[in-house]
Amino acid sequence: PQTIYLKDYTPFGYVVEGVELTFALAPEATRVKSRIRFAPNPDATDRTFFLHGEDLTLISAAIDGSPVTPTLTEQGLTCEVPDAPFTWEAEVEIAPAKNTALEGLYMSNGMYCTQCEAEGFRKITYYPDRPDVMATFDVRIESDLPVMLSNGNPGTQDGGVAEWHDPWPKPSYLFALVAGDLEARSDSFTTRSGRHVDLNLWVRPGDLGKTAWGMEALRTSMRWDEEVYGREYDLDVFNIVAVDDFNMGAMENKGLNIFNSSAVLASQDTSTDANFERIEAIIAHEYFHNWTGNRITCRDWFQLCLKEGLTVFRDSQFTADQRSAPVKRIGDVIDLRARQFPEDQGPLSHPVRPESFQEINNFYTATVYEKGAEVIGMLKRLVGDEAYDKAVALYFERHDGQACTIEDWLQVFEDTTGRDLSQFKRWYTQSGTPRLSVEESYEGARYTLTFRQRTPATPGQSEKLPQVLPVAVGLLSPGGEEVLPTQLLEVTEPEQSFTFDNMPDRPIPSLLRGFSAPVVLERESDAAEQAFLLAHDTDPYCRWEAGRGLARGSLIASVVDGADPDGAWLDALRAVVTDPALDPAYRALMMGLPTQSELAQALYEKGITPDPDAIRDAVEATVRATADRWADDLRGLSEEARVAEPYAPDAQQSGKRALGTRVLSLVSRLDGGSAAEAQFEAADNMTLKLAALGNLVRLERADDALAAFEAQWKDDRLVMDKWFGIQIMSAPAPVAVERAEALTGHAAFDWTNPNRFRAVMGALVSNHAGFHRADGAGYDFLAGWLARLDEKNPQTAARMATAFQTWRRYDDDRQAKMRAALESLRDKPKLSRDMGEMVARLLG
Ligand code: B3K
Ligand code: ZN
Repeated sequence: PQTIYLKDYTPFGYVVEGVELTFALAPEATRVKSRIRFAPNPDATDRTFFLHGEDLTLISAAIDGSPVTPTLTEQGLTCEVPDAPFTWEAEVEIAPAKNTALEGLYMSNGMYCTQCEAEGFRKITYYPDRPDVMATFDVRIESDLPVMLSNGNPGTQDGGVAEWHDPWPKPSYLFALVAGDLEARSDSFTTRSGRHVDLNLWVRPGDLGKTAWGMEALRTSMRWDEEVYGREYDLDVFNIVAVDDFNMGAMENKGLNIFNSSAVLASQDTSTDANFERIEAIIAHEYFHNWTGNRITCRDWFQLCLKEGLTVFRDSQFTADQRSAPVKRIGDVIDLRARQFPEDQGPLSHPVRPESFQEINNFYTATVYEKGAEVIGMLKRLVGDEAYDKAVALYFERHDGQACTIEDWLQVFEDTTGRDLSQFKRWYTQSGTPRLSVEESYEGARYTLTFRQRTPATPGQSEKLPQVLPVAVGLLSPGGEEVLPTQLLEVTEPEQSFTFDNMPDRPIPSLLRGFSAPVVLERESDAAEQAFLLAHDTDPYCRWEAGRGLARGSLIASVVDGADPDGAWLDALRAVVTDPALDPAYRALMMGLPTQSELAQALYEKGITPDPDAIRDAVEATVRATADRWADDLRGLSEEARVAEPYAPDAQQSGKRALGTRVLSLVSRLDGGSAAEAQFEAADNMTLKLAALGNLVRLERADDALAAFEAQWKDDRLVMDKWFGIQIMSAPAPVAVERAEALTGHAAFDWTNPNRFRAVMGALVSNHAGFHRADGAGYDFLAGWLARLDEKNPQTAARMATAFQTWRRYDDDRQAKMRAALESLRDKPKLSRDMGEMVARLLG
């Protein structure tokens, strides 16, 4: 397979002045006619006329009305064309019903839908399928289906025909088409300049009862983007469609967002609070793409973070505004450490802006998205809120309608602030997680902090240069007073000191406040200092992190020397957790322990080979010890967590239920599961039901509950995904693989549905000790299913293969078994490009 390099970018030889498409839909033989006006591109030198096209049957082609015979290859076609503007016409045939990769035009439950990002449009017709070719699209759809949608504004909608016109030039990856027997929840929105916008959320008949929340989230997002970023919507209609078979969460197609039904449908009975929050965030994310992604798009796929990092950053700001900012920030840090740090510290490490790829779908990663968003957060911290607003406004003004690069993005910041951002740009080009160590000295009322930064080598990058690290710092007096409010220090050198004068007492530093840079802070863990910060820090992130540090220390001591959980930590934590002045959601976060996978990484970094069974035992012993030690507080905490009002998925109620869920997990260590059983019976919402069910599964007393749950929800695919997942995720580790195996034999295990596949495989991977069982059964089970799925759906299979990215952390025996599993995949005949690249990188 070919490797594509950023450095090889050249513009396409032609501009597209307009695209007309006609679809005659049929499951096995859809005809697509295209009429495309091309003109030589004055900015290009290479006039090769190459159109991408894959899995297409060409019926006819013509230039300016005269038939032509192009040269066809696996990847597309070339053709002799005039040296002046011309009209290209082609007709192709495709078979959406046979498209199991869910990329291009495919079918899901009798409904036609598309997914074109990144390179799916080439499976629909011949086209320069690259994001720097932007054009207006006019679409005509012919079928007897009642609802037929495409991008833009509706034109003629007559029985059997629907026309759509998108006035905004767009790249082909934003094209979308949907046709089916759908129903809509409709609403409207008036933009602040007075444009009336029809809003529709389209679902399969029967799902209308799950659309209220998504619609509300859409309206809130539209208002927020006007108020905070000054961005208005720009079409007469905004359509969202829910699809059951979808490779990821959702897609921001212009005016026609397509969503995995799991990322948009919600109701009290069927969805958890976490589902509601995620849906709100994804709706916002896709909507915000209308400006950051669609109006201003990417020049090439190496610039993916230009739209994704920025849009994730925007959606986190949105969630912070709708809910609790500190809780959102801590949640993002947990997520970054769970998903991005392992990626950046393993064989898949790549820069936020990668420099090469074989299959771009493999680069929709936590690094591009989440680290990409962190980079924007740092930029904002460095230049300040006002300059950030100015620079972003300039970005919209200067680049509207263009396909841009990271250089363009940084330039608007340089132009508004006069700052030189060349060193900052290393955040985009250097991979790996920087390590920041700190030393203190105190002499004659002068306090000095000395920072040292280094970034370990990563694949393809052995030498690293120092980066710009914005380190937010506050200082506390020994009495717990804040003697220095938060200050932003800019660490740019490999070693750099900062002094603070007039400190009558030696202060206690509160470092990296708000997690101001995505680094690993290396600091000799000093339990007394952490306990002090846990009690006194005014920064909610640092306070939480102090507790986390103590938890990590205690757990590692348990794993390594079988030490009892640290009682001082549990007592200090109890004081925070039972403090009624604190937000229940924050208290729930405080009660969370590092995941077993995170502990494995922490051990590995200390030079200790992690033993998954020992880690699991230490965590379980710690939870039990916590339950015993806090036994007298649990009843009171449960009371506090009780919600008296009717269910609402808002921050306040969700916070209480999150606290209650933590408490239930402790209670069920003491009562053998009776509280969980009672909660399962009584719950009037999925959050409480599922929390109860998880405990029952762990305690191996869930048979009745699981049967009842299945009987009640067997016809609801999204709820059944939860049923599949929880039995594996919460299973005792020794039986997790057998559970997963048995469930793959269940009649409802439709493994070609990505949600169902992920529900089972993802759940097994998240059961750390279960997946890493010493006999390697988990590895073989997963690799076997990945091999099978790869033949139908390479994208979802390759993504799930990242479960192996930490394989080098473990003991020789487990490493050998994981290596063998990966090699069995590698050696499989007919490996997809997605999986081929992924496995090669994993094996390094
Ligand atoms: N842009 C899409 C992701 C497309 C993934 C293609 N493999 C969703 C999003 O980030 O909003
Ligand atoms: Zn996105």
